[in-house]
Amino acid sequence: MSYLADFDPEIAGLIEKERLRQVNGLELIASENVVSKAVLEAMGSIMTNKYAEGYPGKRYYGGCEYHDMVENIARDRLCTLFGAEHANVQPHSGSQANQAVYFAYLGHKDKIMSQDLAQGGHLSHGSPVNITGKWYTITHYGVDKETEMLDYAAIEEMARKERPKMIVCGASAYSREIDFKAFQEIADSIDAYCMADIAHIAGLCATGQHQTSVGVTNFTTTTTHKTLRGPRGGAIMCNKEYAQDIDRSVFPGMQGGPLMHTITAKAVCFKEALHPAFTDYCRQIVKNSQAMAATLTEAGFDLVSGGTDNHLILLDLTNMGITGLEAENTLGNAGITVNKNTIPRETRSPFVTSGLRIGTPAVTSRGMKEEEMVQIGEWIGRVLKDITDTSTIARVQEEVKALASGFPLYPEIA
Ligand code: DSN
Repeated sequence: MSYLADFDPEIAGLIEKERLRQVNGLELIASENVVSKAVLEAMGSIMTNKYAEGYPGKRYYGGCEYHDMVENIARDRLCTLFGAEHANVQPHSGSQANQAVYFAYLGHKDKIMSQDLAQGGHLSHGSPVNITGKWYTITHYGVDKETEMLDYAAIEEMARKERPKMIVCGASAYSREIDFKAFQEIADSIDAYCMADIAHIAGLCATGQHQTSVGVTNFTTTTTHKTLRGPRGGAIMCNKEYAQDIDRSVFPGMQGGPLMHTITAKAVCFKEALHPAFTDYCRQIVKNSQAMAATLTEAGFDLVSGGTDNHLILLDLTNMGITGLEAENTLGNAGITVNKNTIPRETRSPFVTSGLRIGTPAVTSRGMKEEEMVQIGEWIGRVLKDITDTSTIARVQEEVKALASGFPLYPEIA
């Protein structure tokens, strides 16, 4: 960072402060992770200097020979990782990957049926404040009131009544396994498409810790920066029969020039994810999540759906008498970063919420195991039992710093 520090000490100083925040704190936001130095180097490389509109072998700019090779490697590695027939690695984000699939197969006002954002879904699955909610007709399924899990019979009944043209499955705050085959069968029964957005659980799907949607649902979208532990970006996978439509929809349909430095870093991320050590990492994510869930349950917290099968836990804070916002802020003061989240049957606004989402991908990347999860769960319990107890918050913050600074920020693959 020496060039940056010389030229722009103000920005370099803020990056250093952020580095220290990451090193000394515990990152428990379920959608975040920490990348390897190899991924960082690829992201910060001269691959950013190039325009490469088009696809390998068919670009609208000269000088793309090495970019073609890199993008082909990224596509091939992603196909190998998931056993996909076709991959598009150009989407700038998960939202754009989703929009590209919609844009390829849906017309204005066509109907999408997806999981309600307030019950674990995602903004880009048709929230009224998102372009997807404004451009398409949306109907939402939620979780069962009693079990707080997906009820496939109810979803099937809704699909038959609503007759959507596309069913979207996948979530951002759902802690249970998703049955992608059931979703595709429901879609097939009403002649609809099925898209799985596996952004949160992509690493788990790639390594067998969660069933995969690739080759099961018509389309799979993902981000590359959550459990996949790569650069911030998106990707789409599908069978060959959809390849041309999907590629055209991404470019020139949705996007112009691809971010080639990001695609370069995606290629590195996919190589890391193909290494056997990455499977161990993903297995540990789930073990850690379950260890944390057990500790929090013992501490008296109410877990939505009663537990977790994946990388995240959703707490219903109603019985603690605090809001998600208060919990997020108080834990933040103790060096534990989490996010407030709506829960099923939410009564508060999304800026306040009654829930808290906790995820283990980043702390697992730093090498933490069940022992540390139990410790962190106990700290969360101590801090949230009385959010006005500033001396406990200060003490926990010191303990958090001592623990976190003992684990490296950058994951290493073998
Ligand atoms: N907003 C992200 C999350 O935190 O789940 C997903 O895009």
